[in-house]
Amino acid sequence: MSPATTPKAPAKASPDASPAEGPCITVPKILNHEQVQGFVDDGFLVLPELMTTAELDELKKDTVDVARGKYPCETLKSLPESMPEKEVLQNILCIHQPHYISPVMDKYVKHEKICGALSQITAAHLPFWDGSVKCMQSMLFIKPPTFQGQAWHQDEIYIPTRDRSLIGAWIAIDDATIENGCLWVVPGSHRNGYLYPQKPHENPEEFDSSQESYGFDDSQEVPVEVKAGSVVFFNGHLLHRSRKNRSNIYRRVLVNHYMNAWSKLPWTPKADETVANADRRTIELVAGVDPYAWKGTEDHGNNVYLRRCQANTTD
Ligand SMILES: O=C(O)CCC(=O)C(=O)O
Repeated sequence: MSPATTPKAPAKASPDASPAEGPCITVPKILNHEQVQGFVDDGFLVLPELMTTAELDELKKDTVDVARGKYPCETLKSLPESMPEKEVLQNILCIHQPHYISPVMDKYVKHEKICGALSQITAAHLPFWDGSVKCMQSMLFIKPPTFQGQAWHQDEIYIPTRDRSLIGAWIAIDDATIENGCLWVVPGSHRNGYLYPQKPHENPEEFDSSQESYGFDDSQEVPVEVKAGSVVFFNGHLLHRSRKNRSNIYRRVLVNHYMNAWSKLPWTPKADETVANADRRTIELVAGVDPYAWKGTEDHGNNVYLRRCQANTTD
């Protein structure tokens, strides 16, 4: 059994194995009614200037620390202190699950304002939702110049929830522009709750090796150009993509994924699990209550991994 799946001892066995609430995390409500409704209608929401300059500086420094192998981890080699930052970062498209090893990245998973907004929008499409939210994933994109983007996709293809509540909080560490490969979205494409099929794409110059969703009209796509410090929230059924970085600067982003804490997380079900009972517990509660606190959490180990990409430098 890998460290990522070793169950910790349950915090407390629920006598009847039914939802039982643990501690409650209170976060500030920062959105007005129009913003919440805008997210429900469009499937995405941009909050400019959510992060301070000091926070962005801390994220930039920690990006280099993580990539340099400052934190103990089998998958990230330790690089010499003397290696220039540029060299440390230059081959990395993305580091998956940095919050497993870095307390700084973990702090931004739990950022109060981000979690406040999440407690208002994550499952705002569900009547009676109580604002509870948990995190299951972080991804630190570095996306150096010439690196490809990711073709059309919906995140619930990769991380299924049971109530369409998957949501990304995409923290722009640098300005994100059309030139350096910002997000592009099809507004409203989350509404029907359909997950489109995927196939290999035919544009390796533009996109990395991830598959591409197809079978929909993308003529209404819009670029989401934002200043550093903005946070883009997007629903897990929203069709989105990003293009190649054609600038000479990095496009650094920390994107964390969350969901309604009341939904089980049937992510990579094991052979003996059913859709009804699969529930990965490599999660962190960030708002409200964890109805399944009695199950305890799974030890995620330090299963951080790198996504490199074949940068095409023929431009
Ligand atoms: O930022 C990017 O380039 C892609 C991010 C993305 O597609 C995602 O987080 O699902």
